[in-house]
Amino acid sequence: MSDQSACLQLKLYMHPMSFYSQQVLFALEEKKLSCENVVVDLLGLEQYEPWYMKINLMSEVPALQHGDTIITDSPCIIDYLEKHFSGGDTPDLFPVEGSEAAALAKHFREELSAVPVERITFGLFFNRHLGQNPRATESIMEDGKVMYLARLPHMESFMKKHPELKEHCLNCSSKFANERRFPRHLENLEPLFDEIENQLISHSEERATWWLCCEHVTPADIILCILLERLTFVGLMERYWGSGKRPAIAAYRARSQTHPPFMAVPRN
Ligand SMILES: N[C@@H](CCC(=O)N[C@@H](CS)C(=O)NCC(=O)O)C(=O)O
Repeated sequence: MSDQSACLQLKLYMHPMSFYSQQVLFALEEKKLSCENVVVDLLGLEQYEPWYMKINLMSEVPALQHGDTIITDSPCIIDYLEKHFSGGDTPDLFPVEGSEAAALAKHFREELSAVPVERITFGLFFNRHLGQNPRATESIMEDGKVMYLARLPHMESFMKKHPELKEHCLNCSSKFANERRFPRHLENLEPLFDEIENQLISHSEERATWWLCCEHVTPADIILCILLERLTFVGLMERYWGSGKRPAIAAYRARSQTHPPFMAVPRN
């Protein structure tokens, strides 16, 4: 049961340009939940300040505070919101358990969650020639590169203090480090987008108003809409759905841009 008074206790530590924060912001909008947003200045490396590390030792946004409970990791936050705030005027994001739509949403959520978006983003910042017409200005890309490089020493000292989290940190610091591998991340997206295109095409006439898996936005759509936004930002729109390539994805992207809860999410 949704309890609107409980929403008043929701606080989201986020950054408006963070891919994972944007997903939670979209979920909150979709579920019509109000929440206090606290911006953590990632460019200023505020995520490594002791006050924030008490909230999330991993130094990442988003983190949701609900009363005395803190939830980190965007999929866990979205699951938590669904569990605690559903029903009544609060739309469900998850299709009915056991339905075909539920299986599809689970499948696409898993596939889309595995996309290495941070690597792709920073990879494009460092290899602009691989993109086309990015919405990101040069100065935004430069700021991103500066932040990326500035946080490496923080990560090193963090790994010394928290050896148990070393593996996680090494994953982060290799986001683009291996440039030879970077184009492969872009190639790996092709079959996923083919699958999504086929899924969208398969919607028969009476399903013409469906999102990816059913008539309403699911957690899979949340990632997909924000991913398409991010790819536009870094200049990969043409590669994946431009010039008549994957028209169903192009139509889906256009639809998302008229969907008020999505449009309420800060854009990159
Ligand atoms: N698995 C986490 C990933 C969160 C994440 O990587 N957040 C990025 C911003 S999009 C971050 O806070 N990076 C700060 C840093 O790495 O220093 C989630 O889904 O919430």
